[in-house]
Amino acid sequence: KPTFKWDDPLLLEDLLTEEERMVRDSARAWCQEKLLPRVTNAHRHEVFDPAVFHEMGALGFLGSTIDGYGCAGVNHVSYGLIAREIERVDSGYRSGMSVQSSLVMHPIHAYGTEEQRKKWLPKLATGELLGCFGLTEPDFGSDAGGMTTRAKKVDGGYKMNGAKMWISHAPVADIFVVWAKDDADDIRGFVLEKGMKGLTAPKIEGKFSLRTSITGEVVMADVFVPDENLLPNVKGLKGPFGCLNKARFGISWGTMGAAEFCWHAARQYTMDRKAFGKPLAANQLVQKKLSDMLTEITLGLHAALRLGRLMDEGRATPEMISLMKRNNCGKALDIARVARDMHGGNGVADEFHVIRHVLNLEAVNTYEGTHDIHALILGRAQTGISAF
Ligand code: TGC
Ligand code: FAD
Repeated sequence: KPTFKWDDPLLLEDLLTEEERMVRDSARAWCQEKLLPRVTNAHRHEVFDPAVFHEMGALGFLGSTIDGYGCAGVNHVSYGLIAREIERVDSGYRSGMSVQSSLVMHPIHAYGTEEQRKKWLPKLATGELLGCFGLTEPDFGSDAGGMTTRAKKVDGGYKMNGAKMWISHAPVADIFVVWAKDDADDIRGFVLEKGMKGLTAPKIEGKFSLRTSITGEVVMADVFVPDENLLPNVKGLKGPFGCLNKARFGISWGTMGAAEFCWHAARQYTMDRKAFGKPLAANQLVQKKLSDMLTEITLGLHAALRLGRLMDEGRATPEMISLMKRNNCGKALDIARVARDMHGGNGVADEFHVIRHVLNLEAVNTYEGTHDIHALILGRAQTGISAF
């Protein structure tokens, strides 16, 4: 007789291959044994720890979908499973993995020369080098195409001027993938290196989300970037957006990991805690909330798996990715907020973790295309009318 598994209602486990389960199990073991014990202190004191990236590199979690150059060469579903396990602990750590893998290594791999790949990918794969991705500007976030950062052609290279804002890992980055307009007004990708004259990356202070991940500005004042640091094989917004497709896909899995943590925590807490002489979980209101969480997470994970399979078959479109990034971020944020409420006063204490997930998911719902921007992408896709 079939049995119902409350923590895997539609048997996602059966749909994974042996190799995918092995990747998932190694990610889960490291995250639970090594990452979880550090997270409360790191969040409370805003500690960015480079060792986390060396460990991720040793396990093959950086640039994991790339073949060669010291990378693991796993499929997109495995990448999603890794993101889910890391974000079950903290969205800030998953953010770091996404930036390094999808926003720094992917563009070098997809748009760079063989020399550029050989120069940077192996060290990025081990975490010896850290990278960042500069698209957003102080005055252009959602409207990324409006950017004003310029790359003016000069003898032997380009002179870059402008500023990028809200850039994950900028203050600790060794290399900076920066998007700028050239003399023909085409958006081009450049790899800037720490120490270049005129390049600074001050930290943004007072950030109450993703505190395990450091965020900064990138300021370029007449930075000379040699010709060999231009990513030659892409032009236009499809360059940065090709990277975002990969990262947004990972976020659709990652946010479900954070949501699962909050759901399991709310279930256990309400079974253990008594009020009015019975467990909180004995109340209809509480059971409805838990059932809503179970339902949304099950649907979100199965849809993320379907998207991963389509990516691996080369059949995924940006609209599919928008659907999943938007839905899973929004649902995870709702679940985290409800789980926080179900913990009562304890819910605002960091030792219970749920308040940290609420704070983190606020940023995750905003970056990589806000919830509403993805609604407009889907609105345009079904009506043919751009409402931006
Ligand atoms: P639009 O006319 O739609 O497109 C212009 C050109 O870009 C192409 N394109 C894409 N290509 C591949 N994948 C996608 N997802 C693409 N989206 C657009 C498009 O085909 C077109 O190409 P072509 O050759 O025809 O010129 O451009 P628009 O200016 O109307 O854009 C509108 C909009 C809203 C879709 C877009 O600008 C958008 O998505 N804005 C959101 C901005 C965003 O996501 N920023 C993310 C910054 S990075 C970040 O947040 C990292 S967080 C890191 C962490 O995890 O810590
Ligand atoms: P805005 O675009 O000003 O939007 C403000 C509000 O207006 C939003 O609610 C939005 O949905 C809404 N809105 C905008 N346009 C419309 C419209 N046409 N119709 C209806 N509503 C609209 N960027 C990078 O390039 N690299 C990074 O590594 C990076 N890391 C980040 C890390 C953190 C912690 C954060 C918070 C952000 C990061 N970002 C990064 C930036 C992020 O991608 C942007 O914040 C995001 O794209 C939104 O842009 P914005 O902040 O300028 O908001």
